[in-house]
Amino acid sequence: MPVDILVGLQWGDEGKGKIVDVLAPQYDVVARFQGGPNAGHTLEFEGTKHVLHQIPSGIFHAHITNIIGNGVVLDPIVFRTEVEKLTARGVDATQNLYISKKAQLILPSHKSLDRISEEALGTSKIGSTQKGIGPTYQDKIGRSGLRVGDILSDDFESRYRATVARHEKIASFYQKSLDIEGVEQEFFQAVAFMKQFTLVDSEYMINQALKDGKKVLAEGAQGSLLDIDFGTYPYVTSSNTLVAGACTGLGVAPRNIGEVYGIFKAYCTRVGSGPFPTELLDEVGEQIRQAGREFGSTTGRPRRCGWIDLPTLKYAIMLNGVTQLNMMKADVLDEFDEIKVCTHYQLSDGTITDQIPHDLDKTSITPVYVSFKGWKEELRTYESYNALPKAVLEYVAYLEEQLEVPVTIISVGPDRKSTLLK
Ligand code: 2SA
Ligand code: MG
Repeated sequence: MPVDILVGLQWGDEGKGKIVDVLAPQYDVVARFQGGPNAGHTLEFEGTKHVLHQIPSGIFHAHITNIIGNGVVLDPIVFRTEVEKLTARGVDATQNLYISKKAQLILPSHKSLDRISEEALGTSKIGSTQKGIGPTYQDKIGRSGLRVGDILSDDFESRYRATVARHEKIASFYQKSLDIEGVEQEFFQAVAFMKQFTLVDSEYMINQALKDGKKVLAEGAQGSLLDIDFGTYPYVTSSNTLVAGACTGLGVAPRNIGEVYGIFKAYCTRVGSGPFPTELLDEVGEQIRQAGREFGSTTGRPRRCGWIDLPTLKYAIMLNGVTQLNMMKADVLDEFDEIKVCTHYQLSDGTITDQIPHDLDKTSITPVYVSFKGWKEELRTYESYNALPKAVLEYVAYLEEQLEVPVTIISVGPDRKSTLLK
């Protein structure tokens, strides 16, 4: 059995959590392979909204084994809060959640360093979620990180102290000090709390599951355009958010990749700094933000909004090898008379291209648009894909033709039920 992978094709917040939740019943295992508490995966069912940050979105299904893979950076404090929220809702995560011993630990000092380095960047800050993601991946690549499995060893506290002492030196380089005193006790309590979960060598667990004919879904976080290599660098996150990240972040061989679900919104959003060619700084952008409730689910920040962008979507589809597209939040465009699609970029020298310049952040770009007539209907009331208004199906047919991948799911509302399958 191969591993199916679900990834976001834009700058995150495409609605990945919702699709994992819808697909989950078909799977035996759902695994996270990168990122950490910077993610916010929103699921809505039975009238309640749930936001998951580090725990895989299969957790609401008791039959699913959920795995936090080695590529993840895990914050024990956030983890504990997440588990306790689930418990309060009657979901006992200790039963079906496993954590890789090789996942990296986010320490309070990583969060402090994230804040300090963002502050030092001033107006050129990344706009990080300040969850300690960058500094933790720096320690991983610098070969000095602490891993989840380390909490089981006797020298954990002394290694923790040595790491914090090193972080203190980095902070002093910025003429700052770490602001962690109040949080350290909470951190150690959360580390103790984590010990009730089964810590595993998840690469063995996943490959055994594949051998046994089990169906595994890998759940990407953030989006393809935030990928450390191919995203809009330096305004990116610190992990490989692409399908390739699932190979290293779970220990799955490339030949074992099956379906690749590419999730995108019918328009586009971005949170944090960095280039966004189709951004709308006018009332149309504001209308999208309000209609789409476009505010960060981790930080509450208002998201930047704009039209859909085919050059970046084609790029993400190419890099991920997407086999099926899922279009989310189509209902957000219900009220619009006109819906635009960016097909190309015009560069300052007049060149028209559908490729992404490597220095997009420094390039002035004018998007080239084609226009579609809005459907002006309440899509939430529709219950079947093929019955959707003609204007919606025309919009989708155009995207399929341009992107050369079928759109197999259209989402027309936040609830589980509003997910229409082709
Ligand atoms: P970081 O914290 O180091 O990963 O930030 C680096 C950049 O990556 C962006 N980023 C995100 N963009 C969209 N959604 C994310 N998750 C949350 C959500 C965000 C929130 O689901 O809404 O609540 O604000 C996410 N995580 C990281 C980030 O904005 C930086 O541009
Ligand atoms: Mg999100």
